[in-house]
Amino acid sequence: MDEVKGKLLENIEGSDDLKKLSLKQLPDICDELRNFIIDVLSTNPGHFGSSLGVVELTVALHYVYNTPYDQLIWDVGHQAYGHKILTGRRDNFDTNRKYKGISGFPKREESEYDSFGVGHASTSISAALGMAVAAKLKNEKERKVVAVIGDGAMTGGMAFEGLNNAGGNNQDLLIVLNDNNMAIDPNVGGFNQYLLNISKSNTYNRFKNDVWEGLGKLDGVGRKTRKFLQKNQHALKNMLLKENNLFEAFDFRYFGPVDGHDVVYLTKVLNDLKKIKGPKLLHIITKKGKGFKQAELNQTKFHAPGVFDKETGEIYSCDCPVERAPKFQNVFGETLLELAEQNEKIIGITPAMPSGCSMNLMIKKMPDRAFDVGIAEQHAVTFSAGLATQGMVPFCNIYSTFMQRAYDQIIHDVAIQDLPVVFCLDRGGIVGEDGPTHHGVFDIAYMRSIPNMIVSAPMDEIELRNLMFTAQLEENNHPFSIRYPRGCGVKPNWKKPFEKIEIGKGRKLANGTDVAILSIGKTGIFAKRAVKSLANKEVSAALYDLRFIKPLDTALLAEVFENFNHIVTVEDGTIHGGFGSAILEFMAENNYSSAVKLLGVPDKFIEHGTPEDLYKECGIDTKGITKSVLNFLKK
Ligand SMILES: Cc1ncc(C[n+]2csc(CCOP(=O)(O)OP(=O)(O)O)c2C)c(N)n1
Repeated sequence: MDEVKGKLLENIEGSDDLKKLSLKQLPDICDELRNFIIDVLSTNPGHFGSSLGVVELTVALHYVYNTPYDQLIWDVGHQAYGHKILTGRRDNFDTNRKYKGISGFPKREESEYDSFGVGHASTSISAALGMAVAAKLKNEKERKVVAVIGDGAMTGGMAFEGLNNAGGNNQDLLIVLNDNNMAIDPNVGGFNQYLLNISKSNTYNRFKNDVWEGLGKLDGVGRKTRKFLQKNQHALKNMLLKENNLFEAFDFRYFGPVDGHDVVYLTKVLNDLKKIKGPKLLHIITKKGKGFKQAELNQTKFHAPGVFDKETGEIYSCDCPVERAPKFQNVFGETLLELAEQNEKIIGITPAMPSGCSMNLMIKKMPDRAFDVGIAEQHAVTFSAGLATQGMVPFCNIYSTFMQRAYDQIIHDVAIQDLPVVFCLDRGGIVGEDGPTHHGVFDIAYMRSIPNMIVSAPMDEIELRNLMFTAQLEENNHPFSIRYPRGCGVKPNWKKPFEKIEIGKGRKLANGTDVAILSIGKTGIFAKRAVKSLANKEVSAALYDLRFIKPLDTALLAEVFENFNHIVTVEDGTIHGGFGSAILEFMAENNYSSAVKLLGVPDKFIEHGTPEDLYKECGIDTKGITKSVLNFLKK
């Protein structure tokens, strides 16, 4: 950066400040913004490539629109760092995703510029439509609504539900489709191919531009022609465009594709579009990771790279040194491939998270038996159900938080028909820096209330392998859910021969006399350590890892309730309706009367921070469990 540059960004606290810049200065502010993001992100990890890709769009939108009065909605929101930096959060941007710091996603309570809270994909069009309708009903004629959605998020069914409704409604709304041909991994599917085709078709684009020159701006034509065009607009449009363009078929006016890195041109286009009423879609082409060479070259890795060297692009951080223990996701990915090699009925399904859940290993080796289906959790579940009806063994891997999307499909398409789909819920429990939109804390509660569903949670990597092995055995003929946490486990030597686990069978991990701790999943690791620290305080704690939330090991529980007056349950999930609740139901049904203390995630949304901070906040880390047991026993 030279002397003159590097001075603009520090004066920008919002859209009004940006508007003071000349058009000529816009490329400079983009450079500064881009450098600022690279600088901070290299040491304070977060989503990277997506924000770099929309630097110009972000500047252009805030330059042209009257934000925050005009409503700007970012889909997913992982690309909104530039937006945050330009709208009053530059000085505390280094607290991004940190405990008590600013959120990694737009959040209404954080800023009036964040018009809608996001994190899960494909919501922006529906939310924007709601705002546009409200503006109309409230007679706020000047208020504009703009949704920005990526080509990845556009593969989600909900985006099309929104498009369909908005087009049919003729509401005043702009959708900017940010097309970088990537989700986290390369984008997939027929729609992606369609976008590629229309981006490349010169004939179509010239033809369409000519039509819109006439129908849209209407500035350069005479009165008579204008009248004619206006009168016949609909018919002309139908005739010329509808058949050729999917968005036009939804009654949107389609504009583009335009270069999303030409900030000056973008402002011109947006200014034009501002004058046109009704539903409009602007298709822009961008490059994910734009302006940082390594990120452009390796877009999947630089989606969220962790700490990296901003000069060389070398990625440093790995939250899980291989010599210690692998990540749970790697154990899943490798085990799935191993099992699929033995059982030809196994099929892998992931909605747009092949790298995230490590199913990319199977996709690479067995491309005809493992499917990335796009950001389409509902479809992923029903697609799995269809496979199961034909005797296949689908392993449908969905992050716990994203599985919330597909709840009806689990019940209606899988469980009612008692189809043996194996659900692998990655990122179960508190996930850390991504915060409340991403914590997988509801799955135990939502899965255990479904009839026919087997609900399990392994404590470590070996248990995960064995549960996966058990779930694919021919004798299993029920839906089977296995939830496991983000990050790494504790077993460096996890690749042991498979062992079948008896369904509904828990295990005792420690003998004790004063109190019984009942754990599920990863919390067993914390509880194991708590048993040791309790022993130092002369408390003898027994520890049971239940493994299954459903069916419960009633024999083991009977033993516990008959022998202990004090019982503590611990789970990495919501207390309400979760594992502890299942234990209380068991107690009530069987007329036991021990005192029971439930530990887990309380009835509120847990914010972002390191998992360690958040486990501590919920009191389910080793210290928290120890303290709660001592309080409970009044020691
Ligand atoms: C419902 C849901 N499923 C999965 C994800 C995980 N996810 C976050 S960003 C992303 C890719 C989004 O791609 P795109 O919209 O094209 O944005 P880009 O990162 O390419 O800018 C995915 C799959 C999510 N946020 N929400």
